[in-house]
Amino acid sequence: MQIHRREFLKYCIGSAAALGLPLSVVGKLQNALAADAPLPKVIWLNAANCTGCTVSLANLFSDSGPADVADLLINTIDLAFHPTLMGAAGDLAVAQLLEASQGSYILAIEGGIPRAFNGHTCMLYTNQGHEVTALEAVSSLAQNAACVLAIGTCASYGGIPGGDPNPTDIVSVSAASGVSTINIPGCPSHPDWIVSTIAQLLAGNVPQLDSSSRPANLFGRKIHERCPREDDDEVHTIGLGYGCLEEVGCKGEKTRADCPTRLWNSKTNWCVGAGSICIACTERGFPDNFSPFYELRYSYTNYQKDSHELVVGGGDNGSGGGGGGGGGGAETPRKGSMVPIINLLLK
Ligand code: FSX
Ligand code: SF4
Repeated sequence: MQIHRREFLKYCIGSAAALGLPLSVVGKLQNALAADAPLPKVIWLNAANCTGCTVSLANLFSDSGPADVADLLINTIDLAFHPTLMGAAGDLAVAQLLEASQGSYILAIEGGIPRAFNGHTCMLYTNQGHEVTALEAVSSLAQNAACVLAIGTCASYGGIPGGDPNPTDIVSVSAASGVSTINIPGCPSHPDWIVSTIAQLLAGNVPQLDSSSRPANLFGRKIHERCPREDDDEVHTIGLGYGCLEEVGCKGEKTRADCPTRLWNSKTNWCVGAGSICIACTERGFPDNFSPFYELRYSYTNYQKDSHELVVGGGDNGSGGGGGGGGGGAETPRKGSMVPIINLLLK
């Protein structure tokens, strides 16, 4: 199924609440699409990242909406350049990019921007024999863009590729280009967050941003506030029992995003719902400021092979020495607990 403007509009109207689109924006989008005027093209660059954000967007499936990401970007939004989705390659692809850059365009960038070695650790394309780095491309294209979208945490804040020790000096798109960006973080970003923001821009509406330049309607509330485990007792191990995961490292208290209600993979589940912790992937400073992801509250030092028992303690006196300290190490670990097993593996 190919999705054209009319279907895209119907999808946005039908999904307005789910996408976080105010009705006023839907009205403007309706006018923009009905006018049948040329919409801004989208130039999508892929710098230092794992391409997970493109893969995440490619997971957007709907009976009424864009059938797949190619439908959305190519048939509806007028994608001029995307290194992994476009049909053209080589000089033809670069020619399309250059042509699009002469008109009105939205610049979407996935990945952080390396600055070391004058950016030569990340080459995007070749233009008449000149190898263009991500640093050069972003610096020039961001200046004239109608809007610059930083897709994913890498583009928004540096993310995993920019984590310590960051040998290629990776920074965010805004730091590399000097141009303000609309950040749509997440490692990866949720497809709804990307579509919702692009739909607003096509409607001529710049979403209200929070202090981290994220759309406030999507990232305004903490994960913790809407987590179904909020009123439960805290668990001390991963994989056993149901409860709040704060003591084992959950960062839901420090993380803003709507994952608990939006869910992922076509509303299948989300990290905490699947028994994992929130690792704060939508936050500035991720991953360094939120590491280690898993915190070992107790120290399990002895494994008694015969009884298959794990013994709490930091040595002969058996005192607890775990990172959290709470509980004084007096708690007896349960058999099969993942945390002591992980601890044993780390030794
Ligand atoms: Fe980064 Fe997105 Fe994480 Fe990967 O591109 S946000 S590494 S999921 O792909 O940029
Ligand atoms: Fe908050 Fe995480 Fe506990 Fe949920 S599991 S209530 S997000 S700390």
